[in-house]
This record gives sequence, C-alpha cells and structure tokens, in this order.
Amino acid sequence: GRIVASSVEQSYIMIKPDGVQRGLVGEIISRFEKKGFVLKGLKLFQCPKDLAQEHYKDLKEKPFFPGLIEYITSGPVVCMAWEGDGVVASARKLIGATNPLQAEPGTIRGDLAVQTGRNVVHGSDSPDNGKREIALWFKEGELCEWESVLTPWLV
Ligand code: RTP
Repeated sequence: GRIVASSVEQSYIMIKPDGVQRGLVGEIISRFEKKGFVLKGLKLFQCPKDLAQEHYKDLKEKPFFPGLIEYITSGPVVCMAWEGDGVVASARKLIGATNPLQAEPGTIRGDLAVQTGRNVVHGSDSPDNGKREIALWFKEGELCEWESVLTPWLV
C-alpha cells in the first residue's frame, strides 16, 4: 500500500505468531507505550505466504528461510507502526538480540523467549526499512494521524 510519509521516524514492529499464541500481545505493546513511542498503526493479521517472502526477501538464500516463512504464516501476527525520534534503534534495543539466549534480561526477547526461530517480535533495522516495511504491511487509511499527550512532555 501507499502510506502518507511522516516527518518523524517510524519503525515497523510485529508480534510474531508465537507471541500472539502465547498471549504476550499486551505485554509487548506495553513496553513500547511505556517507553514513550506513539502508536500510529495496529492490526491483527493473517500474513499470506507471498507477503512473508517479500518482507524477508534479503534472507531468501538462507537455509532457515522456508522454516521462517512457515513460522511467520503459521498464525496471526500483530502489525504495528510506532513513531518517535530514534524509534528504530531504540526499538531494536528494547527487543534485544536475535538469539533470545543472548538477549539481555530486560529486553523483550531476553525476558520472554529462548529460541532464535521463535523470537516473538520483529523490529525494522533502519529508518529506510521502517518506511519500506510499513508501506508493505499497511494499506492506505490504516495509519492514524493523532496527537499524543506525550508530545508536550517528551518532545
Ligand atoms: P527481525 O528481522 O525478526 O527483527 O530479526 P533480526 O533482524 O534480529 O534477525 P535477522 O537476521 O534479520 O533474521 C530474521 C528472523 O529470521 C529468523 N532466524 N532464524 N534459525 C535461524 O538460524 C534463524 N536465524 C534467523 C528469526 O526469527 C529472525 O528474527
């Protein structure tokens, strides 16, 4: 879809099927809310195979690629667009290392997961990929422009 460009940095954050299945949706959303980022898009979504393949296209030569596509399409995901200065790098820190056994306690993966192949959440790795992924996962009209009460306190 085509999404109206925001001047503020945005990250595409996704709760993967294991996070939804395990009832961790509220816990994960809460961490981004408490940090002070602003939620601009949110939906529960059954990802089709072609979208999963497009999202992870840079990994298509990896041996784990077929298993990754099966995992991401195995049940609904929660798609989110989070906004704020520095949100992309900060969200990666909140999420923690790709391998949850190496992720620091206090991070989402460090606290809630044990397997790389079941690491509960995705976060964009650059502001450009944040834009690309939000445009890939959301359609026109699915993002909301609204004024958070955080703005006068945090910006
Ligand atoms: P993400 O894109 O989900 O935030 O993860 P990431 O940047 O931390 O990791 P990346 O290397 O981009 O890998 C994407 C996702 O593929 C799965 N993976 N499985 N079995 C394996 O060795 C393996 N390696 C990666 C993980 O779900 C990882 O998050």
